[in-house]
Amino acid sequence: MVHSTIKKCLVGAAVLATCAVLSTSAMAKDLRGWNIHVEDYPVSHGMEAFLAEVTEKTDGAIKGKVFHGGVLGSQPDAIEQVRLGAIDFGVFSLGPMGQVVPEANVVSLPFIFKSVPDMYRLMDGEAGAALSAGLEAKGIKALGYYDAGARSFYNSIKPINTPADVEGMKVRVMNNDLFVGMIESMGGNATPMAFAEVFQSLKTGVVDGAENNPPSYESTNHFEVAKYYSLSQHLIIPECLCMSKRTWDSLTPEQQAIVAEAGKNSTDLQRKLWQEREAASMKVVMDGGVQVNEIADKSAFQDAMKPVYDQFLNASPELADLVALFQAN
Ligand code: BDP
Repeated sequence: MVHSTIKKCLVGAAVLATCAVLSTSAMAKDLRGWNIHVEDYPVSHGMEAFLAEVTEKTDGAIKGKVFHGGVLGSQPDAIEQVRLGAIDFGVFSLGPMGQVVPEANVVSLPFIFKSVPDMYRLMDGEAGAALSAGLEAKGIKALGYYDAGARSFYNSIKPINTPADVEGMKVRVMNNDLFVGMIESMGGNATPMAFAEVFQSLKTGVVDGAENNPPSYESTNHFEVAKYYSLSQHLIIPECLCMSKRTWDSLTPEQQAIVAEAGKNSTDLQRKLWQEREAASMKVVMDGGVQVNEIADKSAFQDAMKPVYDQFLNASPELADLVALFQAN
């Protein structure tokens, strides 16, 4: 592309004007993508597919690199970097995003979605659009919502069957006050901590447990040091394939259309890969000696975690309608 542009520009003065335009677009944009996960993970494959499609369809005018494994920084820091345009895109859990974008907190309310299919439907409709508007107001353009399944508790002490089992336990949570409230509602001690620090903290007993979906529990090897996995499925938090609004605004309308389309396609791919990985991860952890327990009746957890709704609505009373929109569907 660059070479052919240069050749065209050497043809003569008559085409000078065209050359000026061509050479600007020939200066490829080099995007930096933040990803917290290891390379072989549904989010990572989704991001790589997104970038590959954008590069191909823009004939290389937009290229870039996905930095896996959180090497560009912790999630809260990366969210700030995306807002500033220092990082161009990334996949973020709407959990930590809630500290910046109040609307995002709605999906951090325990048991807000009845199931993962309900989550897809809501996130792809009016409710998701309201979250995207909240993100955009904070300088973040949502291109699609990835699946992150349901989060459940794991720990190194005992199976959790009732909220009372969490009493006195030191549980790591993602960076968001709502999650601290959630653990405290059951009498546990919550420790907000970066994802990268959890393995060592579990191993050394700084925390007794944490909570996450099967692929994260498995890919981080947390299952090797916290052998009880209790399927509370208390949080279904989607993740956002997001671009910095600054980067987005610097693209031509044609490029924006390509980026938007690639975002949708990568979302479809990620959701499919997610389903496969969840099953595979459950197998890995069970083969690894994890004791998994189902919690058939989750109503005790639902009841115990109700104060989180009050905590949220006290802090953001203007978002009551949005909560109702999610609940009504
Ligand atoms: C994973 C999310 C990731 C979070 C992590 C965590 O995909 O974005 O950073 O949980 O618990 O499931 O910190």
